[in-house]
Amino acid sequence: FTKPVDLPLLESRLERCFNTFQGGPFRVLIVDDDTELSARYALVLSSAGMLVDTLSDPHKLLSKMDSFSPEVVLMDLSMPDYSGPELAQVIRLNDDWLRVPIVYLSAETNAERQMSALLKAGDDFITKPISDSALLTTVYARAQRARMVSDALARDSLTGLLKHADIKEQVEIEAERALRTRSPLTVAMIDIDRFKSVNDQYGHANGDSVIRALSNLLRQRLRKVDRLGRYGGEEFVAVLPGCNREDAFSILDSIREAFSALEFSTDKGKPFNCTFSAGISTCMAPDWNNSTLLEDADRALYQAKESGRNRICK
Ligand code: GH3
Ligand code: MG
Ligand code: MG
Ligand code: MG
Repeated sequence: FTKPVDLPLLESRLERCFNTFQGGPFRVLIVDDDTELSARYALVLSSAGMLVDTLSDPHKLLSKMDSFSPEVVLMDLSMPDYSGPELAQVIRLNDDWLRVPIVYLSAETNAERQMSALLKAGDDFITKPISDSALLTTVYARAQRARMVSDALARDSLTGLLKHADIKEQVEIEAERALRTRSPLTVAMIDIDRFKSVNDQYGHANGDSVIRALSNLLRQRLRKVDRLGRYGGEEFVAVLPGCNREDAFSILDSIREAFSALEFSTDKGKPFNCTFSAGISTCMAPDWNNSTLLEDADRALYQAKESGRNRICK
């Protein structure tokens, strides 16, 4: 294949967009029995930085969905054993894949057949032949929207941080990476002190402001590589890759100090202050046991509470 002629401009435009996204290149799966055509489309999409996989045997669709976890599926309308809509319906049976856009590829010019395909499952059509730029922008738009939706759903609505299950997963991912690269990893469990009485004295809405203020402060003070989640109501988990115990302690202690100095105003008169306690646990040489990071951080947090609050224990 020759490199498509209209790519350079689009490429540079889209590249800029890709860079604004965390989470790497968009993953696109092309399901088509016409391998020459899917190779051609794959070339166009991968030239723009997308990660593309192709499948010509529909029997392998489910295992491919599992292993590749595409963010967009391009689906041929007619294949030997199954039709595109039949396969799309199978994809839709799995809750994990409900949000994956399915775009049919078809030379079909019969509008009625296209409509009935869309009514069964699937989201849109690409009518073959399609220009490289139209293919690219259609897939890009779908992938971008899908990524935004899943990012938004993954985040806690009050703070915009990762939710419980996702921050736990980040702990595991970073723990594996730390072990592989032999670099230290620190996990911090952070809990606002006597928060129940903040709610009782100043009301739930003011309590919410305190939670938001702490999450903003943590976001500002931590690095881009750090992971941050709302673990529970007034409890946060921070994952600090490459950070040893002492560095993590001094970062968190300065955040502790800054937080305790924040003044929260109410309509009831005089402003109030809040504090938090935190426990940190680290895995690093020579002890690479990282399977109990969260429990150890929780234990250290308990210690911080027991020994008077507004402090970090390690
Ligand atoms: P400790 O210093 O031991 O942590 O005491 P605490 O009062 O902070 O601990 P406890 O776990 O007893 O209370 C946590 C409170 O946080 C209870 C709950 O009502 C409140 N809470 C949980 N989620 C939210 C929320 O989203 N908004 C508000 N305003 N309060 C919340
Ligand atoms: Mg076909
Ligand atoms: Mg608390
Ligand atoms: Mg708590």
